[in-house]
Amino acid sequence: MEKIIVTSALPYAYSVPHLGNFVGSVLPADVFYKYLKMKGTDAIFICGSDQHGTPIELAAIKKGIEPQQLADEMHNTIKGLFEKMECTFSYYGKTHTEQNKETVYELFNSLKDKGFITPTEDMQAYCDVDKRFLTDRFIEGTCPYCHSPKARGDQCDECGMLLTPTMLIDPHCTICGKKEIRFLKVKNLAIALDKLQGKVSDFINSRAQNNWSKNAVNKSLGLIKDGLKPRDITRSMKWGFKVPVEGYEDSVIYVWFDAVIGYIGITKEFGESIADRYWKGNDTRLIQFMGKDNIEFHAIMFPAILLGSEKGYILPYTIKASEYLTSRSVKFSKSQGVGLNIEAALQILDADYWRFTLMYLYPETADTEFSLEALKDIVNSVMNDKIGNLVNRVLVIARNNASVLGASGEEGAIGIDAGADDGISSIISSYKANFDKLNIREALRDATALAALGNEIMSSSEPWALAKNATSDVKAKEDFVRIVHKLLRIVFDLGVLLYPFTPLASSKILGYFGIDGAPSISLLDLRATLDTSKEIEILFSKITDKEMGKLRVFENRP
Ligand code: B3M
Ligand code: ZN
Repeated sequence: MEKIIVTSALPYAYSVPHLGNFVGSVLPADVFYKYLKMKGTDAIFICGSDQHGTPIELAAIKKGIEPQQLADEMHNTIKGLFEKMECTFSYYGKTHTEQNKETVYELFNSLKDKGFITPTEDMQAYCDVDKRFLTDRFIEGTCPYCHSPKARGDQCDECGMLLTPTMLIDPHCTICGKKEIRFLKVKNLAIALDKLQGKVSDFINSRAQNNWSKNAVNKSLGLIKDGLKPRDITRSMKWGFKVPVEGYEDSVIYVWFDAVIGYIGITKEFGESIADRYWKGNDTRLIQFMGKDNIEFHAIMFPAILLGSEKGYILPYTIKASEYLTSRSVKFSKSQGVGLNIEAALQILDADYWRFTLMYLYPETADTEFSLEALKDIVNSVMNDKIGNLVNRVLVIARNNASVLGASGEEGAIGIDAGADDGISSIISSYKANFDKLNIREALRDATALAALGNEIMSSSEPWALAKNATSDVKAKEDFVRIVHKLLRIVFDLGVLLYPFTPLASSKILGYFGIDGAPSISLLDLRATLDTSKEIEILFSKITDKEMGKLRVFENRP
């Protein structure tokens, strides 16, 4: 049987992800994985903390603790928050583990044996006070392009230009703040992407039709067209895996190299035999979710490592990269003070509200603007008015007319057949087709369309009016039974279709029908039985003024 590995880009164990990060990779990956589980696919969902890199080393130095401690603490915090967001990873691991280190060395050494690792030399900043090299964020200065005084060694956040430390005007060390900086010649090791270009290009051309997002196809083909160049995979810093080559003892492996291999390392942390079964099987599809800024590492770097090392690990099958969720009005990023990250978000609204709204706005094909007004509108008019109210009204009408509807037994069970309505089945087919093509936002639109169909039936056939005449008028009774059965079917099917998006609401709905735990998609084809004795709870509520007030704290005020 076909197997699937779903991965989400590994969040840095450095700060709590904001809503834009969450909707870029972890959330759609989780939604898609839940869909696969409903289908009964043999799938695992792998994610975890990206624990290396300069931001973590720098933050640890500033806190006076070891990078490992900081990275492990943040790992636990972030993992807990994702669980509160109802994400169901098969395993949420880390990159700084023995299993990952072994895998990194295995692939690195094989690349080296096959001649794909080449030495390079460049000039690097060295702080005479701290007696260390200053890479990326360890050095700041004035941007040569826009003259912002806060440009970093790798990039200027003000104008977005990529920089190298030698380009900074009047640079200083971000550890000690001093300017006692010299530029020294440094030896690094690079992966010879130029030599691997042919293989990587064949890989992209043969796989890009497997539902890759357009941005992933365009970006990777563009990079191939420009010609791949060797890329440094070592850094002169302390935190990370030591470079296993003589003469490079003071360097570590570049964070991105061990982060992409981390998908394999984390699966090994989950279980060696599981890793073998999924990563070495030629019947496994690897489906990778990420934000568009991560395309190059997944479409070029990771395949290059796997193709060059020839260790038998499978290559990505689908690369699904999102565009950005932007916000002019709401602060996401922590760097500008307190932002609306997933921790703050969960203190105001439960997981279902965020999961639904964010997937409704999922920047699947274009950058999408998030605002508090959009959030309020989706929660109030889609979740509450369209879906929640429909479910509630249908359940109340069924309970109040249980005997007319043919309820039997002590619990007042009403049986409802499946597949009776063309409108319902065409929406369900579209939902499945969209999910199978990874058009996830459209699949949510289909679920919403099913609720809209229910609302239309409700207002055009007025079942409450029919109910009044049902005891005296045979025709009214027949109509009433037929319509409410159809509405109940819609409610039940909604419980199934909503599961990947709003698992809490889904389990409430399916609970009325006596179904516990994660649903199977085959429920859509089976007879369902409503238990009318269960107390009916509110599904979703509108955003209150108080909640809006709490959210307004995150607004950007000029
Ligand atoms: N940690 C960057 C990011 O979160 C990086 C992803 C690694 S995926 C292997 O955007
Ligand atoms: Zn310094």
